[in-house]
This record gives sequence, structure tokens and C-alpha cells, in this order.
Amino acid sequence: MQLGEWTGRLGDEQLRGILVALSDAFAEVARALRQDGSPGDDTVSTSSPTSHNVFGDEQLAVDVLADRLVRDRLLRQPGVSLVTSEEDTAETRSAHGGEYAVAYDPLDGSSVLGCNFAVGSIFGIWRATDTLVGKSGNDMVAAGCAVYGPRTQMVFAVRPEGYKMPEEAVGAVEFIHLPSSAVGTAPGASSTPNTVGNIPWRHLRTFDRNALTASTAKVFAPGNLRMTATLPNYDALVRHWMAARLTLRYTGAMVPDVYQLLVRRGGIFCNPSPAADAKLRLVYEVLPLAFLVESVGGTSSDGHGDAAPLLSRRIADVCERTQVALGSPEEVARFERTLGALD
Ligand code: AFP
Repeated sequence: MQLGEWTGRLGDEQLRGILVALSDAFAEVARALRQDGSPGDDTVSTSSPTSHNVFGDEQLAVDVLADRLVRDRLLRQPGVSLVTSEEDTAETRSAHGGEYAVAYDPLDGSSVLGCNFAVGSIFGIWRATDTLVGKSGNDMVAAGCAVYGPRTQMVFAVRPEGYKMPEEAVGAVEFIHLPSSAVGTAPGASSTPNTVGNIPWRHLRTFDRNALTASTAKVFAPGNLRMTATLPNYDALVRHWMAARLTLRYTGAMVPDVYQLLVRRGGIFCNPSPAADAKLRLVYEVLPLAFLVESVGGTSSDGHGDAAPLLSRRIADVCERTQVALGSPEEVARFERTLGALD
């Protein structure tokens, strides 16, 4: 089944149009990433940062290109009310006045791109017409990511309430992008392309709502490991995971580091830090991936515990940053017990 067909079952044409537009844009981003990057082609070159974003990160040519590819497609969608991205945080209103606000990180992990590591794109969709300020992660209707590795895949969760889909028990759904030449030749591939955008994304698998519930962690992805030098509790936590014989799998790109938790059906990703030093962006990275992980039975935390779940946290500013832990409930609870809020 193609992505256009699957999203058609949502019974919401605006939302379907947005998800298809995102998939089209991500296919274009994947194509841009496959440039050769040799001298003279600075598309994917890490040695030619063009500018800095509001967070102070260097922007590569491909960061700027990816942002434009996603933004242009979203702003043509009737369902979009506003867009905001990690590369351009202004909440830009669409001329169409749709129901949905989209926040995205067009290219997450650009600092590891030069090493040809896997990278990704992240998105969250809220029902909001004016601003995301005051909304929470629980107000999202869909969120997910694209993973650009040896294969290009897209995985997302849609909150099923109100939708007429037959697969209401589905926690998250994953599609694979096939180059045009492969359509119809891959096992199970349909020869009917996406009717919108004409870019084929074939259904790969679904993750059920309990995929991570009561899961045993197999991998751990401890971000900001430098904090173990000043935070003995983080050092103890990492030693616990090593003693428990979890496998270390951390690349420095949040998308593959979190995506593996779904594929492995268990594990933990964390990036602990006091608020003043936090790196990860609440709106563009953390809430969408927390929504995705929670949709398949995992949990998420910014260290503040049950009293203030991460997905209930109200957005005070689209540029907020936060610490985070995502993954198997048992390990996220251990993170909270051991580290908690660091402020
Ligand atoms: P870049 O997009 O600048 O490479 O940043 C990636 C990221 O925001 C996230 O994907 C990683 O989990 C995190 O930074 C890595 O941070 P550390 O370098 O502190 O591990």
C-alpha cells in the first residue's frame, strides 16, 4: 500500500495532504543528500557553512535547501495554518488558513553528515491556527520522522481519535521510499504510484501501540556523555546500563538514535542537561519524537516526573530547549529516579 492510500483512510483530507506533502519533501531531501559532495558541489559539504540559525548552529547549504523543500510544499497545502522550523523559527502563516500547524526540523544531525552517518527529518502536527505557544505535546495530532540511511524510511504516528481508520490499534506506521526505477520490482511493491506527488512510498510495517510497553531495553543511546564528568549520577546510570549488558548505540543524530528503539522494540535515548545548557529543541525535536515513542508504548521525560509529564508541558516559546529521556518505560523511570530535573 502506498502512503497516499494509507493516509486517505484517515478521513481527513487536510491531514492527508500534509502527510503526503511531507513525504514528497523528504524524498527530495533524500535526493539532495545523495549529491556527491565533491569540490564544487557544496550541497552536502560540511566545510562550507553558509550561515547560522537562531540556535547558533552552523547551517550547511543542505540545511537551508531541506528547509525550503519542506516549507514550500507545506505552504501550498490547504490544510496548513502555519509553519515553523528549527532553521526558521518564525511562525509563518499560510495564505490558505488551514487547521494544522506544522513544526519541523528539516535536517537533524547535520554535524555528522560529513562522516556519512544516517541523519533525519522530524515533524509534529498540531491543530492550531495562530501559534504553538500555549499548546502541549498532547495537542499533537501526528508526528514522526524520516530516516536517511542506506534506505530512506518514514515513520509516524497519528492520534486515532476521530479518524475512521480500520487500523485503529496501530501505534505507528512506517513507509519506505523507493527510487522510481524500483517501483513494481521490490517484493510486494505496488505498480501504482502515490497519486499525490507521484513519489512512491510503500508501506513497510506497523508498530503496535504496545511495542515498547514492558519492553526490555536492548540498546542505550546516552547523549551529552560529557556530563558524566560533572554529574556522578549520570556516570552511575551509564555504568548501570553497561553492567546490565545493554549495547551502546549512539550516533549523535537524534533521529536514528531514537528510531532504533522502535526497530529493536526497547531501549533508551537520553540527553541530560540543566535547562540553561540543554541542546535539544522542545518543539522541533523532542515533542514530536516523544509523541512517536509514546504512541508505541514507550514513555518520555524531561526529568520532572509524573507530576509534569513531558507531553503535557505547555510550550512557552518555540525556541525552548530541554533535556530528555525516551524509550522503554522501565529505563525512562530509572533516568527520572537517578537524575530527575537538573535545575
Ligand atoms: P546537529 O543537527 O547540529 O548535528 O545536532 C544534532 C542534535 O540536535 C541531535 O540530533 C543529537 O541528539 C544531538 O544534537 C547531539 O548532541 P551531542 O553532540 O551533545 O551528543
